[in-house]
Amino acid sequence: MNHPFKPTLLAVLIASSIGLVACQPASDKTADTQAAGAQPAATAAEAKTFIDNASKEMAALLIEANRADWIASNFITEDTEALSAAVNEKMTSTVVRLANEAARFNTITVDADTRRQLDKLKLALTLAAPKDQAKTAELAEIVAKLNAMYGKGKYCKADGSCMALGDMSSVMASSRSYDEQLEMWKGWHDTAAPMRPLYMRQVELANEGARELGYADTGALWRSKYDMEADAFAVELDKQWTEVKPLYEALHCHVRAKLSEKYGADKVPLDKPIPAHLLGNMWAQSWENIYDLVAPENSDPGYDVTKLLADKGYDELKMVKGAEGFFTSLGFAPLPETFWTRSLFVKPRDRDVVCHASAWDLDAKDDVRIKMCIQRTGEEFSVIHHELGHNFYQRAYKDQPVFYQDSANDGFHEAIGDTIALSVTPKYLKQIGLLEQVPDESKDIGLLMKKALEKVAFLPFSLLVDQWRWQVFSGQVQPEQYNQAWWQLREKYQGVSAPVARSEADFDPGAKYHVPGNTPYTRYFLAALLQFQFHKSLCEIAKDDGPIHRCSIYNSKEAGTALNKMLEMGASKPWQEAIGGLTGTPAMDSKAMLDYFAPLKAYLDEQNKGRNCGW
Ligand code: X8Z
Ligand code: ZN
Repeated sequence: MNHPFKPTLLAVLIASSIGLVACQPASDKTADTQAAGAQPAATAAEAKTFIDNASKEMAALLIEANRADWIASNFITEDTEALSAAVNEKMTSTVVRLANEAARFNTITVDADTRRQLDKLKLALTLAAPKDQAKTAELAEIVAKLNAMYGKGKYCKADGSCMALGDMSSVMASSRSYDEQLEMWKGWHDTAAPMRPLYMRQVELANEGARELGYADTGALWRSKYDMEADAFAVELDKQWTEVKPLYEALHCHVRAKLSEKYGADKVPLDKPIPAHLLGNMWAQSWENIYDLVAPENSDPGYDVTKLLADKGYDELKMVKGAEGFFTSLGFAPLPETFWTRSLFVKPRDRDVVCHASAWDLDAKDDVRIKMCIQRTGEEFSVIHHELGHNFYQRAYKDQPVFYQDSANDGFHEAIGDTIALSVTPKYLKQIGLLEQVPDESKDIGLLMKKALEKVAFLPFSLLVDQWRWQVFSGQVQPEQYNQAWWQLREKYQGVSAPVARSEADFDPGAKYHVPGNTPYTRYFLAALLQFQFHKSLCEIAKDDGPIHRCSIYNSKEAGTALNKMLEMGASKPWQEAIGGLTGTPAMDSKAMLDYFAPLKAYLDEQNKGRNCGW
C-alpha cells in the first residue's frame, strides 16, 4: 500500500489513501492568528519534538500497514481485504490528526530540516480522507476493494474457461491475429466495468479530504509534491513532452505504416490513430513485443533475450539472481536471505494474488521483498531490474528519518532499476554468459528500435493517465464522461483508438493497475527521462566511452558509489539537488534521451519520407 511515507514502495503501489496534508489555506490565516493569541505560541523546540514523536508513531504504523497490505495482496480474500482496510483507516486518521497538529507550526521559524519534515508529513498522502470517521472508513474500504478487484480480474469465455491478465498479456505479445488480440483486449477491459461506481465515490471522498487539508482537489495535492509550485510542475511536464514529441511522432508514423502493411489499410488506416490492441501490449503502453514487425532490414541484432534466457535455463529465481548480480557488481551489498524466502516470484496456482509487480520494504531495516508473477521473458527480466532498483533504493535510505525514507521525487524511485536495465547491453549479456557474440555496429539501428519501442512509445501513455485523473479530480471530467475523456486523451497523446465502440457502461481506465491501485503515474514519465540522464552520467563515471546505447556500467564501483550517494540521500533534499549531485545539472532534461535515440530518429525520418504522419 501506498502509505504516506513510503511511497516508494508503497508505492509500490498499493493504494493508500487517506490523507494527510495539512496545507493551510490562505483564508485560515485569521483563525491561526487568533489561535496564536489564545494560547502560548508554538516554539521551534516543540516543532522538533513533534516531528520526533510523529516519526515514531508513523514508523510503527507503517510496519503494521505494510504487513496487512502484503498479506492482502498475496492472499486476496474478504478477510484480508477487511484487515487491510482497517489498518489503513487507522493510518489515515492518524495522519490526518498529525497533519492538523503540524499546522500549529506553519507560521513559526524552525530550522530548514524540521520544516522539510513537516512539509513531507503534510504532503505524504496519496488520497486524503475527510476527518469524518465514517467517511474515512468508507474510503479505506473502497481502496482495499478496488485493489482486490483488480487482482482477481479474469476474462471468462462462453465455454466457462477463464484467463488471468498474465496469460492474456502473453497472447497480446505473441499473437499476430487481429481478432485474437481483440478478444484479449476486450476480455480484459470489460473486467473493469464494475469498478466505476466505487471509483466515482472514491474521487468524491478523496477530494473532500484534500479540500479539508487546503488543496483544491486531489490532483492539486499530487502536483504539489515536487519541490516547486504545483502549476509550475504541470508547465514543466508540458515542456518536456513538447521536446520529445517529435521523436514519438516519428516512431508512431513508422510503426503505423508497418502495421498497416501487416493487417491491411482497412484495419490500420494511414491517417488515423492505431487500433489499441495491435501494439503487443494490453494498454499499448510499450511496443517492444511487435519488434519483429518493424525490425529494420539488415540491422537486426539477431538475438532475443527471451530466447537467450530459455537457452541458458533461466527460471524465475535465476532471473532475479541475475538482476541482483548487476547491483552487487556496482558494490551494493547482496539482498538479505529473507528477500529470497519471503518474496513472491511465481504466480500461485491455487489462489488470487495481485500479480502486478511491486517492491516492498516491510520494516525500513532489511526486510525488503518483491511480489511479482514472473514470466520468463526479456521484458520481465527488465521489470525485475526495475523492482530491484526500488529495493536497493529503500535499503540505501533506510537510516534517514522516516519522513525522508523515500526517493528524491517519485520519478527517481521508478528510474533507478530502469537505469540499470539500460546497461543490459549486448556487451553485458556476453559478460554474464547469455550471449555468444556481440553484434557489430551495423546492428545499432535494430538495437535502438527495440529500445525505442519500449521507452519512446511509453512517453505519451505515462503522461495521459494522470492527465485523465487530474481532470477527474478537478471535476472537469464528470463521471458520465469518464470513458469518453479517457479515449480522447488516448487519441490525443498516443494516437491510438479503441478497437471497438466503447460507452459509459465501460470503465477502461480501471483496466490499468495504477487507477484502481491509486498509484500516481506521472512518476513514470519523469523516470523515462531521468533514466537517460542518470545513465549518461554513470557511463561517464564508469569511463565507458563508446556510444551511449552500448554503454554498460556493470562492475563499475565508481558508478556504484556515485549512484549510492544519491540514493542514500532519500528525500532529505530537494530532488534538484539530488540529480545535480550525480549529473551536474539540477534539472530534468530531455536531451539525454533525445541524444540516445538520435541515430534512430535519423533512420525514422528517412523511412517516413513521403508518408503522411500524424492522426
Ligand atoms: O508499474 C510498474 C512497475 C511497478 S512500479 C512494474 N511500471 C509501470 C507499468 O507497469 O505500467 C513500470 C513501468 C510502468
Ligand atoms: Zn516501479
